Amino acid sequence: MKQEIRIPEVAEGVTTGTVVAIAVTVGDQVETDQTLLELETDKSVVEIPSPTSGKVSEILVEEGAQVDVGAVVILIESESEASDEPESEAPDEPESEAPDEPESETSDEPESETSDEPESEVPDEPERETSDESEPEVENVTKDTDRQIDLTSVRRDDRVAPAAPSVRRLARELGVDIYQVQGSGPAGRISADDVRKYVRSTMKRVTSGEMIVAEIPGLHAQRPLPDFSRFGEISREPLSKVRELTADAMSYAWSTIPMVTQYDKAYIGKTENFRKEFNTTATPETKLTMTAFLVKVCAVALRAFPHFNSALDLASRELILNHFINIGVAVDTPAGLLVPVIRKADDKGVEKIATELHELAERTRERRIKPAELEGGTFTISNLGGIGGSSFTPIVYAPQVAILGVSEAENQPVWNGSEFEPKLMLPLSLTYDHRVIDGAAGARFLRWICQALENPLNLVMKG
Ligand code: CAO
Repeated sequence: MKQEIRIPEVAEGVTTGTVVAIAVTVGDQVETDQTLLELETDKSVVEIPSPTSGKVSEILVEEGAQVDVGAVVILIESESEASDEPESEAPDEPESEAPDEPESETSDEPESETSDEPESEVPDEPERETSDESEPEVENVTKDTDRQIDLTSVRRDDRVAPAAPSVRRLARELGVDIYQVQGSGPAGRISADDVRKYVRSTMKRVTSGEMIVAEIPGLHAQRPLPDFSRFGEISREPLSKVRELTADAMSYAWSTIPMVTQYDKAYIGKTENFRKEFNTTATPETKLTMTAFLVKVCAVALRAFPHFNSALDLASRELILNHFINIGVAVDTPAGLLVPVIRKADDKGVEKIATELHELAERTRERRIKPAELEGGTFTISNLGGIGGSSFTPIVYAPQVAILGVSEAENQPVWNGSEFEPKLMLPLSLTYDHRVIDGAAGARFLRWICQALENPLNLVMKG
């Protein structure tokens, strides 16, 4: 029996690729899963394995050829029952010229999908489709390992989208994750009209402000992972709740906030001298730390620059200006990153802030912090300088609009007009939401903080 080997769908949205290597020649005996050729797509180079064992009887492409998903590239004389007719090993959708779905412009009309999708008895069998083209019969494909094709694009969590290939293609073209679409047909079967309705309702919610883009279900859906165990030993560990929440908060902020990071350096020699002298008589609980100074400096700065202490309310097209200054301080704990909040930091002196921060950080590391103490921050400071590093780009902690990153203070040569002199410089990186804050304002705010740190007396003057 001759079997047609077609280019399978190798990744979501990939419809074509270039044959960069052919790993077999005519007459070769191949085993199931043996690499037949390598296909370069705009995402990666993937190996196309043989779905069957047998003898290569014909190679229909050359290296360098551009091939579409669904194109027949190799014929294999399979070892199973002989037959003269080539057997189609079609992937889920050979790109047929003949439309397999009447393109109805009037999407409210009932959609006819008779050509590839009989809507009759398909209760538990989502992929039984007859078509004039040889569409894959997914349950056959999944059961018959000899004929297995890449189903990663139609499968999720062992679920196969109950939709015709033409509907899946439409979903892909519209950028819709088909698993988010509610099918209206028997057994939840998804029609082209269901996909269009999903797009219409989603767009309506986005433009009305009811839904912001990052909330669109499936936008962050993870792509299927490779089987890492194929490359070596692996183990798995469950995500801690803190890690889950951090992942969620970070991806939300990263994908919804257009952020800019502004870098500057503050000379902190005088502040450090003052701090060290103060600490000669302090206890561990009352010891002044650089972070405590930074909290105070930022609190006073936020009073002068209220937009940095705000939140963007897109739904009402307003900026919420917080008239209180609550500064979150990122604390590194064994369970992950937590951000306890120093409330009304602008009303507190550095000494009080230092004791409160010491106590809060200790309870946070011991996981004795109360959830309420992690809420209500209006600005965040992330000081990695005690650990090291010359600079980093913090991510805004939404719905806040700015965060100050602090790296390790170092003595650096600074030109004083006639010579270089060593000065203790603190690298700062301010990330802000560019929808709310312009670059010039970001630079001014950060300069203000640097000047305040350069001479602690500035704080009294500016406060
Ligand atoms: N540059 C140089 N030294 C610094 C410094 C800096 N930017 N920041 C702190 N230090 C020094 C402190 O002065 C202290 O030295 P001394 O003992 O001589 O006074 C030492 O480092 C240890 O400080 P600390 O970490 O105990 O105290 P802190 O108040 O400065 O910091 C806290 C508290 C909670 C910010 C810190 O413990 C912490 O957890 N940092 C990590 C924050 C984090 O993970 N951020 C990443 C967020 S994004 O993933």
